[in-house]
Amino acid sequence: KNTAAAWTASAVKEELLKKYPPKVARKRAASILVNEALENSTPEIQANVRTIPGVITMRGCTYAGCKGVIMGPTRDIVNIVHGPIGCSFYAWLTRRNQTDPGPDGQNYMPYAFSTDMQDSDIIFGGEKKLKAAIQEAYDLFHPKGICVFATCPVGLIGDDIHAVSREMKEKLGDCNVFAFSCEGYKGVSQSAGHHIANNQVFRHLVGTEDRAKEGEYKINLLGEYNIGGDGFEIDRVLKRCGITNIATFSGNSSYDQFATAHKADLSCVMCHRSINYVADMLETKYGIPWIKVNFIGAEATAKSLRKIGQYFGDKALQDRIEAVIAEEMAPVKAAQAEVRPRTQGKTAMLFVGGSRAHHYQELFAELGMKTIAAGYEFAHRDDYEGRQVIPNLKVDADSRNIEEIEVSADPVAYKPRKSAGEMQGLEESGFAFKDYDGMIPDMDKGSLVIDDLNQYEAEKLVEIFKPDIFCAGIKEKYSIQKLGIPMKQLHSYDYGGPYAGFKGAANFYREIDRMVNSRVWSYMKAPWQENPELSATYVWE
Ligand code: CFM
Ligand code: HCA
Repeated sequence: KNTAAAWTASAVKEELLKKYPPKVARKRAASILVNEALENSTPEIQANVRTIPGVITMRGCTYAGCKGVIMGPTRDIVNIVHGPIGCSFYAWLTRRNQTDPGPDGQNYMPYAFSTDMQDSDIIFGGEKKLKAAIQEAYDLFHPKGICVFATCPVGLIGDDIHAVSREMKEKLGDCNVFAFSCEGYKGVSQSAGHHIANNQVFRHLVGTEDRAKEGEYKINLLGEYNIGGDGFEIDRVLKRCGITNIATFSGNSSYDQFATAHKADLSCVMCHRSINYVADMLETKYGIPWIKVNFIGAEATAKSLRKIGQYFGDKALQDRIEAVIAEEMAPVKAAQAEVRPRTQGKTAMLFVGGSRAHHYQELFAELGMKTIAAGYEFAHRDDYEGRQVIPNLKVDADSRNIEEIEVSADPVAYKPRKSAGEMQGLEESGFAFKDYDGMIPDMDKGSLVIDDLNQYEAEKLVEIFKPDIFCAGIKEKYSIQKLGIPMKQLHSYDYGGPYAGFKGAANFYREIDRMVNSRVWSYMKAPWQENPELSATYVWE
């Protein structure tokens, strides 16, 4: 079935570009890379640039990255969308971030709060309507916080959502109201929205509360959004190890978690792309160092736990972590042994967001499956090449409209757990703080790495390689399945999950086994296979 042998990666690249007009082909060529990562060098890839007009991209918008991704999973903040109802509806629970309302029961997640802008608001301005919406939400719920999100028309007509928020915050007195200028058009993708959300949540919320959960080993979990219950599984494992999670940014998070995040000893960054700005700001202002972790994959989970243990350097903690790993790993290994004879040697393609296309390669490797092509929708070069390769890569194309906020050390709150000498000792012993490999150095030589894949290229890749599974999002799901290839959504998990941690790994093994070994796909025929007359090409007259 697999015809990949007949193609070299370079030939595939050429084939993908062949169809484009010369200018488009030149632009796309820089985003398509035949992986030649060697021990000490990683090839450069073009990323985080504007999608070429006319191309059907997989990407989303800045508003989606800010409202939907970063702030969406926070349960007790009322998130008001200032804009047309379609934008509100789009970001209403579609991301499958799960919530446990806890003993206080405050959970506004099931609601879609919107100003429902109409033509007349566009003409006469929507500020009055926004004020009324904030007041109404406050009167109904009395939340600790209200966040306001701008959609495209708000930026175009110039409503001052920040002035409205300041005025309402003052008027209400006991409710923190602040706004996000996350108009959809602002950046080149969701990525700009992450940055805007990071800045505002840090500026208006982080560090505003002085008490925090007690615990010997306190961490923040950054870049984990509890999709399909991933965050619940990670919290279960951390708890077993005796590690206290102060704040998750932002899966199943609450106002108080953000407000007390500065009380942690260490930040653990799961999805670097979406939250690295908060990690850096927590370090600058409060002296909290950060490390890169990954809880996707059983081995990666064990490695990340050990890294946390190594940072704290406490023998009792490290022993406990080892005991937990040993116990959790047994059923995972059993699940692996069961499915591997059926999954070994199969191939996968992953085109997802800004971190999962990399992280999920671990899980496929545990199944003995090879990732032959992968790419992000909106990640930056550091996510591809590794942060250590380009440590000072700060300025990105999508940041041109986004203010870098000034953060300086706060001597009162600045209480690093380790002394400068201890930190230096750790680094000298080879402890890698921010260093992590990007997607490219982790992938095999000769594999294809493609940024901002589009509809045409996706179908062409599938046609050439016939992978055993293709992973992407809802927009890709049915076009790929119509080509007779099983398609796994790695955003929403196709209503499954969790896939993180140990239990999640075993779930994933079973799910992928079921998908790549189902006979149903062999009965599928693409329209042109069934009716060759449909494959006739259009001829210009
Ligand atoms: Fe980070 Fe995410 Fe992702 Fe992302 Fe997203 Fe998502 Fe994703 Mo969809 S924060 S970059 S902007 S891991 S929503 S939970 S699945 S594209 S790979
Ligand atoms: C977003 C959210 C999304 C979309 C997923 C998809 C998610 O970017 O607006 O395309 O299937 O994970 O829900 O990435």
